[in-house]
Amino acid sequence: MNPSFSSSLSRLREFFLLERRQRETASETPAQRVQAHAHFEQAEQRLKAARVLVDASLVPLALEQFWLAGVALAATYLSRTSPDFELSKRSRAEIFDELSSRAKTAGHQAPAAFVRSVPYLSQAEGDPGATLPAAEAKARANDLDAASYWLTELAKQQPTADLRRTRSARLLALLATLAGVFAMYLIWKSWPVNVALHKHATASSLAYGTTADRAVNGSLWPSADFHSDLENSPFLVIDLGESYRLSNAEVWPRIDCCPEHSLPLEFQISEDGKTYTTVARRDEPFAPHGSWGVTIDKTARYVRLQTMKRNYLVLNEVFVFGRPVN
Ligand SMILES: [Ca+2]
Repeated sequence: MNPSFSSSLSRLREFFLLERRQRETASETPAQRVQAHAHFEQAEQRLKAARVLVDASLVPLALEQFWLAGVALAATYLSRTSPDFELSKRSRAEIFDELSSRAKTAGHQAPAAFVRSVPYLSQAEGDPGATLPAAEAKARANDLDAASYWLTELAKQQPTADLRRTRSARLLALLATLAGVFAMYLIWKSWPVNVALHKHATASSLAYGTTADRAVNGSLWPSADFHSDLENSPFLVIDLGESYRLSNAEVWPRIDCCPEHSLPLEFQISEDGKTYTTVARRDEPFAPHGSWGVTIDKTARYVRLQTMKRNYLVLNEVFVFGRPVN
């Protein structure tokens, strides 16, 4: 299996099942929990102060609070994951080295803002940043803020009951999303499409260089794509190729002139191409640039448009909407 694909699957699995977090939480001793809790409380206070200082445009002072919060968050995580961790016995550089290494081994992907912040967080002394240009100090504060969110997520102590609730909520959200996608698929599958498009069409006669298949070419230009001769009951037949459950049709006559052409017009359907049933009839002239909407709601393979007297049959386009029977 492709390593990156495997890694993505592993992350997805962890996101939804939270197995690693549950194992980490379950393996903590009471002493570890107490120590981690103390570090975490301290970190939260520092972070709160840092964000207030940023809002007050006191960025240099905020940097120092982020620097203090960072090590408290790191100590929280290391206290939880290592029974013999003692903050006072490690340098800051060692702490962030160990945190980076443990987080990577555990599969926690560090964001770029944290990676950029590590050199600053690892410094033995906090640099208030007074000597930094204002833009650089603000960029560093932004990085530290983003890094702190990741560290907080990493360090957060989550009781088993909370983990179960989070897992249930994430799985429910996943199921709801899958159900939504499936519903969209069903709607898409049942949505009628123009099943007459580019199907085989024939006519009782042809005139003015037109062709029958231009009545099903999907285009409303030019105006008279199919034009019969003057004859008794001229017709156009569309073979859909197979039976479809037909919902409706949209018949476009010529739109440039002659509203009396094609009338009276019948819309007929057939399963075998021999026996036709009339679905709708139109006697009134077409409105300028208007079409004729026909409700079908039947199964058929053939569609026929027939003028029921001596006249011309002139059609621009016939849209027939339906879905396969099966
Ligand atoms: Ca056309």
